[in-house]
Amino acid sequence: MKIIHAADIHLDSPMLGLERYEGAPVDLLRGATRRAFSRLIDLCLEERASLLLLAGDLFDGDWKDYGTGLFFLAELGRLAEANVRVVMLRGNHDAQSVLTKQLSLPAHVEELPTGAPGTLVFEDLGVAVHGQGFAERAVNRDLTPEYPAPLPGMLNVGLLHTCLDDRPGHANYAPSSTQALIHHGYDYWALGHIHTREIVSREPWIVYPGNLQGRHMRERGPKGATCIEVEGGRIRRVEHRDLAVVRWEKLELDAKDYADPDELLVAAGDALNRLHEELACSLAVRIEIVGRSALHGVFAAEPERWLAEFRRAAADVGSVWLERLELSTQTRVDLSELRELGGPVGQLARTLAELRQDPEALGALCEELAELERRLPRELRDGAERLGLTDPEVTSEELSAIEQLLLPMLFDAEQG
Ligand SMILES: [Mn+2]
Repeated sequence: MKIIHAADIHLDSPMLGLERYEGAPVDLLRGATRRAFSRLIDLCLEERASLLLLAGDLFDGDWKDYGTGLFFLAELGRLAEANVRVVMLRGNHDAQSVLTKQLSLPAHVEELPTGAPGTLVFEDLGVAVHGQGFAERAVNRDLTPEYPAPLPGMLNVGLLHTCLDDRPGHANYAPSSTQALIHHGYDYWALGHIHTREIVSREPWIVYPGNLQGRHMRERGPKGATCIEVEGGRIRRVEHRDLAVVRWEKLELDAKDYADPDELLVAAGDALNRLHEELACSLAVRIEIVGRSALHGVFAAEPERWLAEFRRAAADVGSVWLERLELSTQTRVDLSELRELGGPVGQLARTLAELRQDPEALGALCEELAELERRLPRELRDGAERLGLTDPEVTSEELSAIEQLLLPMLFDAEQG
């Protein structure tokens, strides 16, 4: 017998802010949570699963309209014909008080209560599923002490939306501890809430499947569900299955050995091609270009042009979208060596480095720049395009950029 465990589907997550990105495949990304959910249903059918467990945050929030619910029920309908039962539980995003719209559930789909923990017994499968969903968005107490004792002779599964052991990066809802879960006596804890897949324990099993479909660069890598194989009332195997239709990835390129930007572009295209072939799905990729390189000045002079060039290189691969280009190269000249030199270039290098580390001198420089700032057009003085010339932190960063660009040019000129 097989059980599929998924969580944090965030169906119809609006993925706000995508419009800010040039050329973002907005429809593909917005539709990804639905397509990944369809793949989850496909997986249940392919594996001939008996049970699908959904451990909270199935919905991203209140439905905009009934379309979300109708899609969900239509997909679940495919499981009824194959006699796959579904157990779901509410998390913080789809808590009782958050969802104002609802549709009645078909007979093969059951929801665990939100007032107190409940148990659903599947006699024919020999499985008992225990759990309590969120009534309110912010559940701040540990729900597990009230979870029922395991039923003898059954495979006992605890369905729980929780922030286990204060895991960082997610709201500390329904906090619980690994030790308490281990000692509760269940065979498998099917968790949700943390979007990173993690097998917390194997005896008993405590598993976060991660979310089904990544929605931004912080949700990188493989995303999907967990397949649990049960034999003779015992768990034999627990495996991850990739289901994401778009995958978020980071790619780092070292520009050290490149003097021609077009060659680096070709290398980027090759690397993206390999990644696309290997992962066999649509990709949203962030490229970071690093290293001490002769290209530093080339990129720094026209960052927007190179962003466009790299975007095109990604688009040429097909089904690959460049989410961001991070130009983190450094000048090929070693600045610490320059600072050791005699003569005007060495003197300037030392002065710039000292200035950056001297709060008083920086403050004085900012005061002088304030004069200049007053004469700038309004949009450069405040708003999103603001230069921030009178902010010592910004000025220090600018000085660093000047060191990277100006000193190598002066050094080359001095060398003749
Ligand atoms: Mn959650």
